[in-house]
Amino acid sequence: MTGPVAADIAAGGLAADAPLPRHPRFVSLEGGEGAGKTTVLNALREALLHTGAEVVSTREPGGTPLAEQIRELLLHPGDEKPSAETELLLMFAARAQHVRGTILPALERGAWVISDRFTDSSYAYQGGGRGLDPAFIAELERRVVGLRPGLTLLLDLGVAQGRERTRGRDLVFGQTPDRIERERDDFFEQVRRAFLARARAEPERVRVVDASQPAQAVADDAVAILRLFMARSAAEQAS
Ligand code: Z5A
Repeated sequence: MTGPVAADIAAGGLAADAPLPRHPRFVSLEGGEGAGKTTVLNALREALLHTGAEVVSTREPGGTPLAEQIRELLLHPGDEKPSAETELLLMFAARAQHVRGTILPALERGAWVISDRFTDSSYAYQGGGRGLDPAFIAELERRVVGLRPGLTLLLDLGVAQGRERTRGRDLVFGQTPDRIERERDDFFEQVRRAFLARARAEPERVRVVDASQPAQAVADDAVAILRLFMARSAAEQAS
Protein backbone atom coordinates (compact mmCIF):
# COMPACT_ATOMS: atom_id res chain seq x y z
CA MET A 1 0.00 0.00 0.00
CA THR A 2 1.48 3.37 -0.94
CA GLY A 3 1.68 6.59 1.07
CA PRO A 4 -1.03 8.45 -0.87
CA VAL A 5 -3.53 5.69 -0.10
CA ALA A 6 -2.87 5.99 3.63
CA ALA A 7 -3.25 9.75 3.27
CA ASP A 8 -6.58 9.24 1.48
CA ILE A 9 -7.80 7.10 4.37
CA ALA A 10 -6.72 9.70 6.91
CA ALA A 11 -8.52 12.35 4.84
CA GLY A 12 -11.77 10.40 5.01
CA GLY A 13 -11.92 7.73 2.34
CA LEU A 14 -11.05 6.66 -1.17
CA ALA A 15 -12.63 7.72 -4.45
CA ALA A 16 -15.78 5.75 -5.29
CA ASP A 17 -14.12 3.88 -8.17
CA ALA A 18 -10.80 3.08 -6.45
CA PRO A 19 -10.38 -0.62 -5.55
CA LEU A 20 -9.69 -1.14 -1.87
CA PRO A 21 -5.97 -1.79 -1.38
CA ARG A 22 -4.88 -4.96 0.44
CA HIS A 23 -1.88 -4.54 2.68
CA PRO A 24 0.59 -7.47 2.53
CA ARG A 25 1.57 -7.14 6.21
CA PHE A 26 -1.99 -6.96 7.51
CA VAL A 27 -3.62 -10.26 8.55
CA SER A 28 -7.10 -10.66 10.02
CA LEU A 29 -8.70 -13.60 11.81
CA GLU A 30 -12.40 -14.24 11.42
CA GLY A 31 -14.95 -16.82 12.46
CA GLY A 32 -17.90 -17.47 14.72
CA GLU A 33 -17.67 -17.65 18.48
CA GLY A 34 -15.38 -20.27 19.95
CA ALA A 35 -13.60 -20.81 16.64
CA GLY A 36 -10.21 -20.56 18.37
CA LYS A 37 -8.94 -17.21 17.10
CA THR A 38 -6.91 -16.60 20.25
CA THR A 39 -4.77 -19.75 19.82
CA VAL A 40 -4.26 -19.05 16.12
CA LEU A 41 -3.34 -15.43 16.75
CA ASN A 42 -0.62 -16.53 19.17
CA ALA A 43 0.72 -19.10 16.69
CA LEU A 44 0.87 -16.56 13.85
CA ARG A 45 2.51 -14.04 16.13
CA GLU A 46 5.21 -16.55 17.12
CA ALA A 47 5.85 -17.49 13.49
CA LEU A 48 6.28 -13.84 12.52
CA LEU A 49 8.45 -12.98 15.52
CA HIS A 50 10.79 -15.81 14.46
CA THR A 51 11.43 -13.94 11.21
CA GLY A 52 12.59 -10.92 13.24
CA ALA A 53 9.51 -8.86 12.38
CA GLU A 54 7.76 -6.43 14.69
CA VAL A 55 4.23 -7.73 15.27
CA VAL A 56 1.25 -5.76 16.53
CA SER A 57 -1.63 -7.97 17.73
CA THR A 58 -4.92 -6.20 18.05
CA ARG A 59 -8.65 -6.84 18.06
CA GLU A 60 -12.04 -5.53 17.02
CA PRO A 61 -14.13 -3.96 18.22
CA GLY A 62 -11.28 -2.28 20.07
CA GLY A 63 -7.57 -1.78 19.52
CA THR A 64 -7.22 1.78 20.89
CA PRO A 65 -8.41 3.18 24.24
CA LEU A 66 -11.38 4.97 22.65
CA ALA A 67 -12.26 1.98 20.46
CA GLU A 68 -12.14 -0.24 23.57
CA GLN A 69 -14.67 2.11 25.22
CA ILE A 70 -16.90 1.71 22.16
CA ARG A 71 -16.47 -2.08 22.52
CA GLU A 72 -17.87 -1.83 26.05
CA LEU A 73 -20.88 0.10 24.75
CA LEU A 74 -21.42 -2.54 22.07
CA LEU A 75 -21.06 -5.66 24.17
CA HIS A 76 -22.37 -4.43 27.55
CA PRO A 77 -24.77 -1.60 26.76
CA GLY A 78 -27.04 -1.72 29.80
CA ASP A 79 -30.82 -1.85 29.43
CA GLU A 80 -31.22 -0.14 26.07
CA LYS A 81 -30.80 -2.49 23.11
CA PRO A 82 -28.94 -0.83 20.22
CA SER A 83 -30.66 -0.97 16.84
CA ALA A 84 -28.90 -2.89 14.07
CA GLU A 85 -27.91 0.43 12.49
CA THR A 86 -26.51 1.75 15.78
CA GLU A 87 -24.54 -1.46 16.18
CA LEU A 88 -23.10 -1.16 12.67
CA LEU A 89 -22.16 2.49 13.06
CA LEU A 90 -20.53 1.89 16.43
CA MET A 91 -18.50 -0.97 14.91
CA PHE A 92 -17.32 1.42 12.21
CA ALA A 93 -16.69 4.25 14.69
CA ALA A 94 -14.40 1.90 16.62
CA ARG A 95 -12.80 0.72 13.36
CA ALA A 96 -12.16 4.27 12.12
CA GLN A 97 -10.22 4.94 15.31
CA HIS A 98 -8.46 1.57 15.21
CA VAL A 99 -7.29 2.00 11.61
CA ARG A 100 -5.93 5.50 12.19
CA GLY A 101 -4.63 5.05 15.73
CA THR A 102 -3.11 1.57 15.58
CA ILE A 103 -3.17 -0.21 12.23
CA LEU A 104 -1.85 2.43 9.81
CA PRO A 105 0.91 3.70 12.12
CA ALA A 106 2.13 0.11 12.63
CA LEU A 107 2.06 -0.72 8.92
CA GLU A 108 3.79 2.53 8.05
CA ARG A 109 6.71 1.78 10.37
CA GLY A 110 7.11 -1.68 8.81
CA ALA A 111 5.41 -3.87 11.44
CA TRP A 112 3.03 -6.75 10.77
CA VAL A 113 -0.49 -6.33 12.13
CA ILE A 114 -2.69 -9.29 13.15
CA SER A 115 -6.24 -8.30 14.00
CA ASP A 116 -8.70 -10.57 15.79
CA ARG A 117 -11.64 -9.60 13.53
CA PHE A 118 -11.93 -6.74 11.03
CA THR A 119 -14.47 -5.53 8.44
CA ASP A 120 -15.49 -9.05 7.32
CA SER A 121 -17.13 -9.39 10.75
CA SER A 122 -19.39 -6.44 9.97
CA TYR A 123 -20.48 -8.06 6.70
CA ALA A 124 -21.10 -11.33 8.55
CA TYR A 125 -22.76 -10.12 11.79
CA GLN A 126 -24.49 -6.88 10.81
CA GLY A 127 -25.01 -7.91 7.16
CA GLY A 128 -25.67 -11.67 7.45
CA GLY A 129 -26.91 -11.78 11.06
CA ARG A 130 -28.87 -8.53 11.32
CA GLY A 131 -29.88 -8.32 7.66
CA LEU A 132 -28.40 -4.88 6.93
CA ASP A 133 -27.69 -4.00 3.30
CA PRO A 134 -24.15 -5.09 2.30
CA ALA A 135 -23.99 -2.10 -0.07
CA PHE A 136 -24.33 0.22 2.94
CA ILE A 137 -21.53 -1.68 4.71
CA ALA A 138 -19.39 -1.46 1.56
CA GLU A 139 -19.92 2.30 1.45
CA LEU A 140 -18.80 2.65 5.07
CA GLU A 141 -15.83 0.40 4.39
CA ARG A 142 -14.76 2.57 1.46
CA ARG A 143 -15.23 5.89 3.23
CA VAL A 144 -14.11 5.02 6.74
CA VAL A 145 -11.69 2.10 6.44
CA GLY A 146 -10.13 2.24 2.97
CA LEU A 147 -8.05 -0.93 3.18
CA ARG A 148 -8.38 -4.69 3.46
CA PRO A 149 -6.02 -7.22 4.95
CA GLY A 150 -3.64 -8.96 2.56
CA LEU A 151 -4.67 -12.24 4.17
CA THR A 152 -7.77 -13.21 6.13
CA LEU A 153 -8.02 -16.57 7.87
CA LEU A 154 -11.61 -17.68 8.33
CA LEU A 155 -11.78 -20.27 11.13
CA ASP A 156 -14.88 -22.17 10.17
CA LEU A 157 -16.75 -24.12 12.83
CA GLY A 158 -20.30 -25.44 13.30
CA VAL A 159 -22.44 -23.24 15.54
CA ALA A 160 -23.19 -25.96 18.11
CA GLN A 161 -19.51 -26.85 18.47
CA GLY A 162 -18.56 -23.17 18.90
CA ARG A 163 -21.21 -22.76 21.59
CA GLU A 164 -19.96 -25.83 23.41
CA ARG A 165 -16.42 -24.47 23.48
CA THR A 166 -17.36 -21.00 24.74
CA ARG A 167 -19.66 -22.53 27.36
CA GLY A 168 -16.72 -24.62 28.61
CA ARG A 169 -14.46 -21.55 28.72
CA ASP A 170 -17.08 -19.39 30.45
CA LEU A 171 -17.54 -22.07 33.12
CA VAL A 172 -13.80 -22.23 33.78
CA PHE A 173 -13.36 -18.43 33.93
CA GLY A 174 -16.72 -17.59 35.51
CA GLN A 175 -17.69 -15.37 32.56
CA THR A 176 -21.18 -14.61 31.30
CA PRO A 177 -22.06 -14.33 27.60
CA ASP A 178 -22.06 -10.77 26.19
CA ARG A 179 -25.00 -9.19 24.32
CA ILE A 180 -24.09 -10.64 20.90
CA GLU A 181 -23.16 -14.07 22.27
CA ARG A 182 -26.72 -14.33 23.65
CA GLU A 183 -28.19 -14.37 20.13
CA ARG A 184 -30.02 -17.48 18.93
CA ASP A 185 -28.44 -20.24 16.86
CA ASP A 186 -30.17 -19.14 13.63
CA PHE A 187 -28.44 -15.74 13.93
CA PHE A 188 -25.06 -17.51 14.13
CA GLU A 189 -25.98 -19.80 11.21
CA GLN A 190 -26.58 -16.67 9.10
CA VAL A 191 -23.27 -15.24 10.29
CA ARG A 192 -21.46 -18.42 9.28
CA ARG A 193 -23.11 -18.44 5.85
CA ALA A 194 -22.12 -14.79 5.31
CA PHE A 195 -18.49 -15.50 6.24
CA LEU A 196 -18.35 -18.46 3.84
CA ALA A 197 -19.89 -16.34 1.09
CA ARG A 198 -17.09 -13.80 1.59
CA ALA A 199 -14.51 -16.57 1.26
CA ARG A 200 -16.12 -17.72 -1.98
CA ALA A 201 -16.17 -14.15 -3.31
CA GLU A 202 -12.49 -13.47 -2.46
CA PRO A 203 -10.78 -16.87 -2.34
CA GLU A 204 -7.30 -15.44 -2.73
CA ARG A 205 -7.61 -13.22 0.35
CA VAL A 206 -10.02 -15.16 2.57
CA ARG A 207 -8.66 -18.64 3.31
CA VAL A 208 -10.90 -21.10 5.15
CA VAL A 209 -9.38 -23.19 7.94
CA ASP A 210 -11.24 -26.18 9.38
CA ALA A 211 -11.54 -25.06 13.00
CA SER A 212 -13.18 -28.31 14.15
CA GLN A 213 -9.74 -29.96 14.31
CA PRO A 214 -7.67 -30.11 17.51
CA ALA A 215 -6.18 -26.73 18.43
CA GLN A 216 -2.63 -27.62 17.33
CA ALA A 217 -3.78 -28.79 13.90
CA VAL A 218 -5.78 -25.57 13.40
CA ALA A 219 -2.74 -23.48 14.38
CA ASP A 220 -0.45 -25.51 12.08
CA ASP A 221 -2.79 -25.04 9.12
CA ALA A 222 -2.99 -21.31 9.80
CA VAL A 223 0.80 -20.91 10.03
CA ALA A 224 1.26 -22.92 6.81
CA ILE A 225 -1.14 -20.60 4.98
CA LEU A 226 0.66 -17.54 6.36
CA ARG A 227 4.05 -18.87 5.22
CA LEU A 228 2.71 -19.56 1.72
CA PHE A 229 1.23 -16.07 1.61
CA MET A 230 4.56 -14.52 2.69
CA ALA A 231 6.48 -16.52 0.06
CA ARG A 232 4.03 -15.46 -2.63
CA SER A 233 4.19 -11.79 -1.59
CA ALA A 234 8.01 -11.90 -1.60
CA ALA A 235 8.02 -13.48 -5.07
CA GLU A 236 5.62 -10.82 -6.35
CA GLN A 237 7.81 -8.04 -4.96
CA ALA A 238 10.92 -9.55 -6.53
CA SER A 239 9.34 -9.85 -10.01
N1 Z5A B 1 -18.60 -8.16 16.01
C1 Z5A B 1 -19.59 -7.72 15.15
O1 Z5A B 1 -20.76 -8.04 15.35
N2 Z5A B 1 -19.26 -6.92 14.11
C2 Z5A B 1 -17.99 -6.51 13.88
O2 Z5A B 1 -17.73 -5.76 12.92
C3 Z5A B 1 -16.97 -6.97 14.78
C4 Z5A B 1 -17.33 -7.79 15.83
C5 Z5A B 1 -15.56 -6.54 14.57
C6 Z5A B 1 -16.65 -9.57 19.67
O3 Z5A B 1 -16.59 -10.17 20.85
C7 Z5A B 1 -18.10 -9.65 19.21
O4 Z5A B 1 -18.33 -8.56 18.32
C8 Z5A B 1 -18.29 -10.92 18.41
C9 Z5A B 1 -18.56 -10.46 17.00
C10 Z5A B 1 -18.98 -9.04 17.14
N3 Z5A B 1 -19.48 -11.55 18.91
N4 Z5A B 1 -19.75 -12.74 18.95
N5 Z5A B 1 -20.30 -13.69 19.17
P1 Z5A B 1 -15.39 -11.12 21.26
O5 Z5A B 1 -14.14 -10.66 20.63
O6 Z5A B 1 -15.42 -11.18 22.72
O7 Z5A B 1 -15.96 -12.51 20.72
P2 Z5A B 1 -15.34 -13.52 19.73
O8 Z5A B 1 -14.45 -12.84 18.74
O9 Z5A B 1 -16.46 -14.30 19.13
O10 Z5A B 1 -14.43 -14.38 20.69
P3 Z5A B 1 -14.60 -15.85 21.18
O11 Z5A B 1 -16.00 -16.31 21.31
O12 Z5A B 1 -13.78 -15.90 22.39
O13 Z5A B 1 -13.99 -16.69 20.02
P4 Z5A B 1 -12.48 -17.13 19.79
O14 Z5A B 1 -11.53 -16.03 20.19
O15 Z5A B 1 -12.41 -17.59 18.39
O16 Z5A B 1 -12.34 -18.36 20.76
P5 Z5A B 1 -11.13 -18.74 21.76
O17 Z5A B 1 -11.22 -17.90 22.97
O18 Z5A B 1 -9.86 -18.81 21.05
O19 Z5A B 1 -11.59 -20.22 22.09
C11 Z5A B 1 -12.78 -20.46 22.80
C12 Z5A B 1 -12.62 -21.71 23.67
O20 Z5A B 1 -12.46 -22.86 22.86
C13 Z5A B 1 -11.41 -21.67 24.61
O21 Z5A B 1 -11.74 -22.28 25.79
C14 Z5A B 1 -10.37 -22.48 23.85
O22 Z5A B 1 -9.43 -23.08 24.70
C15 Z5A B 1 -11.22 -23.51 23.17
N6 Z5A B 1 -10.67 -23.95 21.87
C16 Z5A B 1 -10.07 -23.17 20.95
N7 Z5A B 1 -9.71 -23.89 19.88
C17 Z5A B 1 -10.09 -25.16 20.14
C18 Z5A B 1 -9.98 -26.38 19.41
N8 Z5A B 1 -9.43 -26.43 18.19
N9 Z5A B 1 -10.49 -27.50 19.97
C19 Z5A B 1 -11.06 -27.46 21.19
N10 Z5A B 1 -11.18 -26.35 21.95
C20 Z5A B 1 -10.71 -25.20 21.41
